Amino acid sequence: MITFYTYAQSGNCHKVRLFLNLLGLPYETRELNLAQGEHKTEEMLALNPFGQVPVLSDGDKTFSDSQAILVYLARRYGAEHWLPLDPEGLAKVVRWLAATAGEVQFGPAAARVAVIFRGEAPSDEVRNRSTRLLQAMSRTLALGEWLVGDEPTIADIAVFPYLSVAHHGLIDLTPFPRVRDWLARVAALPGFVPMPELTPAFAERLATVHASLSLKAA
Ligand SMILES: N[C@@H](CCC(=O)N[C@@H](CS)C(=O)NCC(=O)O)C(=O)O
Repeated sequence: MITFYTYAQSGNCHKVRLFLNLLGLPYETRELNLAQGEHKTEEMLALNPFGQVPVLSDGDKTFSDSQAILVYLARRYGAEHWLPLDPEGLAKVVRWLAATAGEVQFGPAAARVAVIFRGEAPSDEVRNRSTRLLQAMSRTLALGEWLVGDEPTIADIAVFPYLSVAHHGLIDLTPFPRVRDWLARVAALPGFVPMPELTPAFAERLATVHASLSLKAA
Protein backbone atom coordinates (compact mmCIF):
# COMPACT_ATOMS: atom_id res chain seq x y z
CA MET A 1 0.00 0.00 0.00
CA ILE A 2 1.21 3.52 -0.84
CA THR A 3 1.17 6.09 1.98
CA PHE A 4 1.44 9.74 0.93
CA TYR A 5 2.57 12.24 3.59
CA THR A 6 1.47 15.66 2.48
CA TYR A 7 0.39 19.22 3.19
CA ALA A 8 -2.56 20.17 1.00
CA GLN A 9 -1.49 23.75 0.22
CA SER A 10 1.96 22.69 -1.02
CA GLY A 11 2.64 22.67 -4.75
CA ASN A 12 5.50 20.22 -4.23
CA CYS A 13 3.04 17.82 -2.59
CA HIS A 14 0.53 18.44 -5.34
CA LYS A 15 2.96 17.13 -7.98
CA VAL A 16 2.78 13.76 -6.26
CA ARG A 17 -1.00 13.85 -5.64
CA LEU A 18 -1.59 14.74 -9.28
CA PHE A 19 0.64 11.95 -10.59
CA LEU A 20 -0.83 9.31 -8.25
CA ASN A 21 -4.25 10.26 -9.60
CA LEU A 22 -3.17 10.33 -13.25
CA LEU A 23 -1.74 6.83 -12.78
CA GLY A 24 -4.95 5.73 -11.02
CA LEU A 25 -2.99 4.30 -8.08
CA PRO A 26 -4.74 3.61 -4.75
CA TYR A 27 -3.07 5.39 -1.82
CA GLU A 28 -3.62 6.48 1.74
CA THR A 29 -3.13 10.17 2.62
CA ARG A 30 -1.48 11.38 5.84
CA GLU A 31 -2.09 15.13 5.99
CA LEU A 32 0.51 16.80 8.23
CA ASN A 33 0.08 20.05 10.14
CA LEU A 34 3.30 21.91 9.31
CA ALA A 35 2.45 24.78 11.70
CA GLN A 36 2.53 22.23 14.52
CA GLY A 37 5.79 20.70 13.28
CA GLU A 38 4.27 17.33 12.42
CA HIS A 39 6.85 16.98 9.60
CA LYS A 40 9.74 17.24 12.12
CA THR A 41 8.75 14.42 14.50
CA GLU A 42 11.17 11.51 15.03
CA GLU A 43 8.82 9.30 13.00
CA MET A 44 8.90 11.71 10.04
CA LEU A 45 12.65 12.47 10.29
CA ALA A 46 13.25 8.71 10.12
CA LEU A 47 11.33 8.73 6.81
CA ASN A 48 12.88 11.97 5.50
CA PRO A 49 15.94 13.37 7.29
CA PHE A 50 15.35 16.70 5.48
CA GLY A 51 12.17 17.12 7.55
CA GLN A 52 10.00 18.15 4.60
CA VAL A 53 6.97 16.94 2.68
CA PRO A 54 6.13 15.28 0.35
CA VAL A 55 7.16 11.82 1.50
CA LEU A 56 5.88 8.60 -0.04
CA SER A 57 6.12 5.08 1.33
CA ASP A 58 5.42 2.07 -0.85
CA GLY A 59 5.55 -1.08 1.22
CA ASP A 60 8.92 -1.06 2.97
CA LYS A 61 10.45 1.59 0.67
CA THR A 62 10.31 5.32 1.38
CA PHE A 63 11.06 8.27 -0.88
CA SER A 64 11.23 12.02 -0.39
CA ASP A 65 11.57 15.03 -2.70
CA SER A 66 8.75 15.53 -5.16
CA GLN A 67 10.98 15.05 -8.21
CA ALA A 68 12.48 11.83 -6.84
CA ILE A 69 8.99 10.53 -6.02
CA LEU A 70 7.77 11.28 -9.56
CA VAL A 71 10.77 9.37 -10.96
CA TYR A 72 10.00 6.38 -8.71
CA LEU A 73 6.29 6.30 -9.56
CA ALA A 74 6.94 6.74 -13.30
CA ARG A 75 9.48 3.93 -13.46
CA ARG A 76 7.63 1.61 -11.06
CA TYR A 77 4.03 2.08 -12.25
CA GLY A 78 3.86 4.37 -15.30
CA ALA A 79 3.90 3.89 -19.06
CA GLU A 80 7.28 4.67 -20.62
CA HIS A 81 6.21 8.06 -22.01
CA TRP A 82 6.10 9.54 -18.50
CA LEU A 83 9.89 9.12 -18.16
CA PRO A 84 11.48 8.23 -21.49
CA LEU A 85 14.39 5.82 -21.38
CA ASP A 86 16.26 7.09 -24.44
CA PRO A 87 19.25 9.30 -23.47
CA GLU A 88 17.90 12.44 -25.17
CA GLY A 89 14.37 12.22 -23.75
CA LEU A 90 15.63 11.34 -20.27
CA ALA A 91 18.13 14.24 -20.23
CA LYS A 92 15.43 16.68 -21.38
CA VAL A 93 13.03 15.54 -18.64
CA VAL A 94 15.78 15.89 -16.00
CA ARG A 95 16.47 19.40 -17.31
CA TRP A 96 12.91 20.42 -16.39
CA LEU A 97 12.98 18.54 -13.07
CA ALA A 98 16.07 20.62 -12.25
CA ALA A 99 14.15 23.76 -13.23
CA THR A 100 11.39 22.90 -10.76
CA ALA A 101 13.94 22.89 -7.92
CA GLY A 102 15.49 26.12 -9.26
CA GLU A 103 13.60 28.54 -11.47
CA VAL A 104 10.11 27.37 -10.41
CA GLN A 105 10.91 27.12 -6.69
CA PHE A 106 12.64 30.53 -6.59
CA GLY A 107 10.23 32.11 -9.09
CA PRO A 108 6.44 31.47 -8.99
CA ALA A 109 6.61 29.28 -5.85
CA ALA A 110 8.57 31.96 -3.96
CA ALA A 111 6.11 34.63 -5.16
CA ARG A 112 3.23 32.55 -3.75
CA VAL A 113 5.02 32.09 -0.42
CA ALA A 114 5.62 35.87 -0.20
CA VAL A 115 1.94 36.69 -0.82
CA ILE A 116 -0.06 33.98 0.94
CA PHE A 117 2.32 33.03 3.78
CA ARG A 118 3.95 36.40 4.54
CA GLY A 119 1.33 38.85 3.24
CA GLU A 120 3.97 40.69 1.16
CA ALA A 121 4.31 41.60 -2.51
CA PRO A 122 6.89 39.40 -4.27
CA SER A 123 10.28 41.05 -4.74
CA ASP A 124 11.40 42.33 -8.15
CA GLU A 125 14.01 39.56 -8.19
CA VAL A 126 11.35 36.87 -7.78
CA ARG A 127 9.09 38.51 -10.37
CA ASN A 128 11.94 38.81 -12.89
CA ARG A 129 12.93 35.19 -12.31
CA SER A 130 9.31 34.16 -12.93
CA THR A 131 9.24 36.15 -16.18
CA ARG A 132 12.43 34.49 -17.41
CA LEU A 133 10.97 31.07 -16.62
CA LEU A 134 7.74 31.89 -18.48
CA GLN A 135 9.76 33.10 -21.47
CA ALA A 136 11.76 29.83 -21.48
CA MET A 137 8.56 27.80 -21.25
CA SER A 138 6.99 29.79 -24.10
CA ARG A 139 9.99 29.15 -26.34
CA THR A 140 9.89 25.43 -25.54
CA LEU A 141 6.12 25.19 -26.03
CA ALA A 142 6.44 26.91 -29.43
CA LEU A 143 8.04 23.65 -30.59
CA GLY A 144 5.45 21.20 -29.24
CA GLU A 145 2.48 20.62 -26.97
CA TRP A 146 4.49 19.26 -24.02
CA LEU A 147 7.71 20.34 -22.34
CA VAL A 148 9.52 17.26 -23.70
CA GLY A 149 8.61 15.21 -26.76
CA ASP A 150 5.17 14.43 -28.13
CA GLU A 151 3.52 13.06 -24.98
CA PRO A 152 3.16 14.23 -21.38
CA THR A 153 6.10 13.41 -19.10
CA ILE A 154 6.83 13.93 -15.42
CA ALA A 155 8.45 17.23 -16.50
CA ASP A 156 4.92 18.56 -17.18
CA ILE A 157 3.64 17.17 -13.87
CA ALA A 158 6.53 18.66 -11.88
CA VAL A 159 6.23 22.13 -13.40
CA PHE A 160 2.40 22.28 -13.44
CA PRO A 161 1.34 22.97 -9.80
CA TYR A 162 3.08 26.29 -9.10
CA LEU A 163 2.33 27.57 -12.61
CA SER A 164 -1.35 26.66 -12.22
CA VAL A 165 -1.54 28.92 -9.15
CA ALA A 166 0.84 31.63 -10.40
CA HIS A 167 -1.91 34.18 -9.63
CA HIS A 168 -1.51 33.35 -5.89
CA GLY A 169 1.88 35.04 -6.21
CA LEU A 170 0.42 37.80 -8.39
CA ILE A 171 2.31 36.49 -11.44
CA ASP A 172 0.27 37.31 -14.54
CA LEU A 173 0.14 34.64 -17.25
CA THR A 174 -1.85 36.81 -19.68
CA PRO A 175 1.23 37.60 -21.86
CA PHE A 176 2.06 33.88 -22.09
CA PRO A 177 -0.74 32.18 -24.10
CA ARG A 178 1.35 29.08 -24.86
CA VAL A 179 1.82 28.48 -21.14
CA ARG A 180 -1.92 28.95 -20.54
CA ASP A 181 -2.74 26.49 -23.33
CA TRP A 182 -0.27 23.98 -21.86
CA LEU A 183 -1.88 24.34 -18.41
CA ALA A 184 -5.23 23.53 -20.04
CA ARG A 185 -3.73 20.46 -21.76
CA VAL A 186 -2.44 19.13 -18.41
CA ALA A 187 -5.82 19.86 -16.80
CA ALA A 188 -7.52 17.79 -19.54
CA LEU A 189 -5.50 14.62 -18.78
CA PRO A 190 -7.70 11.74 -17.50
CA GLY A 191 -7.55 11.53 -13.70
CA PHE A 192 -6.46 15.18 -13.32
CA VAL A 193 -6.93 16.81 -9.90
CA PRO A 194 -6.43 20.57 -9.41
CA MET A 195 -4.47 22.31 -6.66
CA PRO A 196 -6.76 22.60 -3.61
CA GLU A 197 -8.52 25.93 -2.97
CA LEU A 198 -6.66 28.37 -0.73
CA THR A 199 -7.60 28.23 2.95
CA PRO A 200 -9.64 31.30 4.05
CA ALA A 201 -6.59 32.78 5.84
CA PHE A 202 -4.40 32.46 2.74
CA ALA A 203 -7.18 33.81 0.48
CA GLU A 204 -7.52 36.84 2.76
CA ARG A 205 -3.78 37.58 2.59
CA LEU A 206 -3.88 37.31 -1.20
CA ALA A 207 -6.82 39.76 -1.35
CA THR A 208 -5.06 42.20 1.00
CA VAL A 209 -1.75 42.21 -0.92
CA HIS A 210 -3.62 42.48 -4.22
CA ALA A 211 -5.68 45.45 -2.92
CA SER A 212 -2.63 47.27 -1.55
CA LEU A 213 -0.77 46.90 -4.88
CA SER A 214 -3.85 48.09 -6.83
CA LEU A 215 -4.06 51.17 -4.56
CA LYS A 216 -0.39 51.97 -5.18
CA ALA A 217 -0.86 51.59 -8.94
CA ALA A 218 -3.93 53.89 -8.96
N1 LIG B 1 12.87 19.72 -2.90
C1 LIG B 1 11.76 19.35 -2.08
C2 LIG B 1 11.24 20.58 -1.38
C3 LIG B 1 10.16 20.19 -0.39
C4 LIG B 1 9.65 21.38 0.38
O1 LIG B 1 10.14 22.53 0.25
N2 LIG B 1 8.60 21.11 1.17
C5 LIG B 1 7.99 22.14 1.95
C6 LIG B 1 6.50 22.19 1.66
S1 LIG B 1 6.26 22.78 0.00
C7 LIG B 1 8.18 21.81 3.42
O2 LIG B 1 8.10 20.67 3.82
N3 LIG B 1 8.43 22.87 4.19
C8 LIG B 1 8.59 22.76 5.61
C9 LIG B 1 10.02 22.87 6.04
O3 LIG B 1 10.93 22.98 5.19
O4 LIG B 1 10.21 22.85 7.26
C10 LIG B 1 10.65 18.72 -2.95
O5 LIG B 1 10.58 19.04 -4.14
O6 LIG B 1 9.90 17.90 -2.44
